[in-house]
Amino acid sequence: MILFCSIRSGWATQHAIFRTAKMMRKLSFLVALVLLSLVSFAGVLLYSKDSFLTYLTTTYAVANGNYTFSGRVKETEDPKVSQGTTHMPASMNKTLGPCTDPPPNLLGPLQVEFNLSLTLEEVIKEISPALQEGGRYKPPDCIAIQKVAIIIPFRNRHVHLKQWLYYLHPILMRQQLDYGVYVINQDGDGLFNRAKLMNAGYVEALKQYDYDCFVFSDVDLVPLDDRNIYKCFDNPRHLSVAIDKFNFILPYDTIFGGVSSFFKNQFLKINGFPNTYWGWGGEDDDIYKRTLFRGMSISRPDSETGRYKMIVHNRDLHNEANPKNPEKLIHTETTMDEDGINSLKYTVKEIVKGALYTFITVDIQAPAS
Ligand code: UD2
Ligand code: MN
Repeated sequence: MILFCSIRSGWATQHAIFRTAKMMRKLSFLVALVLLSLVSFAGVLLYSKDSFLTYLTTTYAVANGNYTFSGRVKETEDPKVSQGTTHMPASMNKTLGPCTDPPPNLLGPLQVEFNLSLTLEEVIKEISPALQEGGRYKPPDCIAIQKVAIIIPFRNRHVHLKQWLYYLHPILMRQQLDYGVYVINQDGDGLFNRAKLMNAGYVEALKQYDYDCFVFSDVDLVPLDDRNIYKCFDNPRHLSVAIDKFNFILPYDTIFGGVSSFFKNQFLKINGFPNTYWGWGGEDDDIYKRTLFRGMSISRPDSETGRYKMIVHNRDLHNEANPKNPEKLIHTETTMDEDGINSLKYTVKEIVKGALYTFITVDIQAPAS
């Protein structure tokens, strides 16, 4: 029995040892397996790190994109993005450099043929894909040198406005400006007041964005050379110096009508434009005088760069030449301090942000004509 027992005990010990060894082998195999999985997982992570982060960043940037990028949310659906290729709109890139001055893609002299039967839908189709709501644009691959509000005084000139939008938007884009187009529509059919509409446009545009430069433009003037940059200069600028209507020459030295530009501080220095020139004429000469009285001069492009085409039109109803306006010019030096942006009164009736422009209808308390 003891022998049996000892034999049995020896066998049991051997068997136990054998079992333990087998378990150890199993265990080390499992450990090796776990280690191997860990290593390969780390490898996969490392390999995909760049694209994974790019995807996260892109999604985050779009999700947090301000109004400027709202139209680009679809970009996340682009398969190139989900595959991890860097495909961000350049404007989201934090390391954008300043735009070059002069802009690199200008064409110089332009061919302009007005097609007055153009529909707004056609213009929208052609131009709006590059724009943000309200006629806003920022160059996608550099930081614009200026933030420019384009102010257009307006009433019942939709045919002209379509031409302006069709020709100007592509030019302003090539000029790489951070710009917005504001059409200031005079409500009612009282006497028209171009300068007061400009003042209202200045105030309203500033409520929308932190503009530093203001270009005031008639709706019927289209430049014939894109080197005529719609920006501001050391002195207030007269841009429309050579119009076809005047045989491409300045009709008189002090003319300041058509298209002009002012930095915000230049505009405030002259107390904005006068509010009291009702009907046609005189307000442009008043602005010229204000500029000189505040120690500034008028800057102009040369007569090649400053060429313009004007849409032929008759004098509008309720914008007849006002015989009182020329007399007012005699007093500009004394009236300019109390008649201007500091005395401006109007009410906004409606603001519509369209695809190509922001249309602001204002009641400027016009006297009946
Ligand atoms: C000249 C000036 C203009 C202004 C005006 C006298 C140039 C090239 N132009 O233009 O800047 O000084 O004389 O006031 O020197 N408008 C409407 N609806 C109207 C009336 C006017 O939208 O019913 C707007 C429109 O933007 C138009 C602008 O006001 O382009 C000036 O009026 P205009 O075109 O009748 O005056 P015009 O061509 O004699
Ligand atoms: Mn005109």
